[in-house]
Amino acid sequence: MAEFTANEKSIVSGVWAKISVNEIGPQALARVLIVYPWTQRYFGSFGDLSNAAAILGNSKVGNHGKVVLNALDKGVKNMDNVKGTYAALSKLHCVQLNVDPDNFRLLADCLTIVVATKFGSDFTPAIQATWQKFLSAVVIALGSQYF
Ligand code: HEG
Repeated sequence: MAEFTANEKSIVSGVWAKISVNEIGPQALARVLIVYPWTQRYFGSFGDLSNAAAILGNSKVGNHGKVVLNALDKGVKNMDNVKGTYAALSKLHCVQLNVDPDNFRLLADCLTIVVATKFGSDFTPAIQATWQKFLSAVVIALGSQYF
């Protein structure tokens, strides 16, 4: 499992502190559903996902985007044990939700795009690299209980 230096931890905490969960969460999940439409199949109960405008205006998508992003808070606060932090959530996605774990990486990448767009030049290559290292650990952790 990835290890993080004190400097990397402070970079990730710094990015996280500037992220508004209520703004970025809905945008990141909506982007996944628009750009990778096959991911819509997990959200059959969410109502109208028939085009980009419908997805962006869908309050269930917005709410779930907040739930997903809120779950990242635990990872930021437990960077020495990302795998353990997401063990139960990994099992839930595997056993109950049957989510293909490839989709975790798609969501992580969409989140990085939304964050980069929002932060502009503040999101330097060094910060981006560390942020993506963290998200990569989360993605691996979320896939760790699949069998
Ligand atoms: Mg998942 C539920 C977190 C990616 C599909 N997801 C949840 C829940 C959390 C969560 C915290 C609520 C769990 C509960 O009810 O106890 N999800 C989460 C994270 C990430 C992720 C942190 C990636 C970073 N999820 C993800 C992806 C898909 C997906 C990529 C599908 C493409 N999640 C999914 C579904 C549910 C959850 C279908 C149930 C939603 C519902 O019925 O309300």
